[in-house]
Amino acid sequence: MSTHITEPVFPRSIRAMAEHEEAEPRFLGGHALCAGCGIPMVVRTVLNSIDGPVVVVNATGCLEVATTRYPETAWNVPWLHVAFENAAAVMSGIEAADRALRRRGGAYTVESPTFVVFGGDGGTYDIGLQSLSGALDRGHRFLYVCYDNQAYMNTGIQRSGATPMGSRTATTPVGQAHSGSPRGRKDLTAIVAAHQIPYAAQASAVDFADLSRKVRRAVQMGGSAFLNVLTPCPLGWGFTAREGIAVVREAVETGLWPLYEVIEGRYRLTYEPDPRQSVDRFLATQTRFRHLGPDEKAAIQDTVDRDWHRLMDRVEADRRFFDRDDILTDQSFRGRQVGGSPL
Ligand SMILES: Cc1ncc(C[n+]2csc(CCOP(=O)(O)OP(=O)(O)O)c2C)c(N)n1
Ligand code: SF4
Ligand SMILES: [Mg+2]
Repeated sequence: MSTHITEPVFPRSIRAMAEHEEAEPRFLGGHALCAGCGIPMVVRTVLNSIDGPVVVVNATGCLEVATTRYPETAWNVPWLHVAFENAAAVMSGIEAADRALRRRGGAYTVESPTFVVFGGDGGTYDIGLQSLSGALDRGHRFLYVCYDNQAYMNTGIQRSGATPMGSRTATTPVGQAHSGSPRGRKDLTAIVAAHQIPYAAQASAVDFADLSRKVRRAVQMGGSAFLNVLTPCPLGWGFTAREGIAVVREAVETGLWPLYEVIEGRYRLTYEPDPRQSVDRFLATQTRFRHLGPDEKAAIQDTVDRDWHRLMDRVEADRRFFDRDDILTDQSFRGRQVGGSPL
């Protein structure tokens, strides 16, 4: 299979990740996430790609539950557990307080942190969407990372707004009357991009360099930023722990999960499958799709094709903007600092 990487290299990206991990890991082992869970890959890649201090807000979900079993914690950075509904609202307050204290001067002279929210798909697509929308609209300076494992996993695999069509979950069972989730996911990345924030992107837990570059760009833009990261869950998807990387690669290679970014409203692909594979290859890797027949698979393929072509139309329309040599350099992003919320 040939592939076409559309991405210029950020030389600092991989080196920065290694340096952080060597020096003082921000997220430690010993947590209770399942073997093969993709969440730790996301958290480590995100936190290790950021220079300087970090403050983390974490909505409820597998990540929070499994990393903070009293009296232990896997977090080596300031960390707050909040409810689903208010993760982005809490971070708005923290970011605004940092800005207000800095404006006041006096004894508050600490280096301004990078503010990072981690939320699952249930907490982001569904329960916390209103507070996320409000925070993006106000323009707070923070990076929201949705680790999207496509269902409410921590409570026993219930369907969320991110669950793909046909997927078997506890609330979309398979039997005579039902054949898994009757509808596909809502396009949260597009919903977020419609807020006209400086940076939004789709990434995967297993494409480390791509994810790391996106984190650095998101942070350097200096305003509200959002990453939707496809994150494998062996328990909920039905594959063995060692297969996670291959499973997510199939999602990317089939176009079911395109890797792209939206920079100041302009769309660009960061990885182009060539040729794009049949969605069967992704469906065949997991037991949650095992019940699907040819007609159901064809309907899923139609949906993936339709969404892919819509995305490509947007990418094509914005291609000339990104053809400029200076637009995607590390320096260019640093120069675009837009600051915190004007409100
Ligand atoms: C308001 C509210 N509703 C329901 C719950 C129960 N609950 C705890 S974890 C969880 C699943 C969260 O799903 P998601 O955000 O996708 O994260 P994941 O478990 O998949 O990591 C739910 C529903 C809760 N804690 N708070
Ligand atoms: S249930 Fe899934 S998301 Fe939760 S810890 Fe296990 S593998 Fe990770
Ligand atoms: Mg989830």
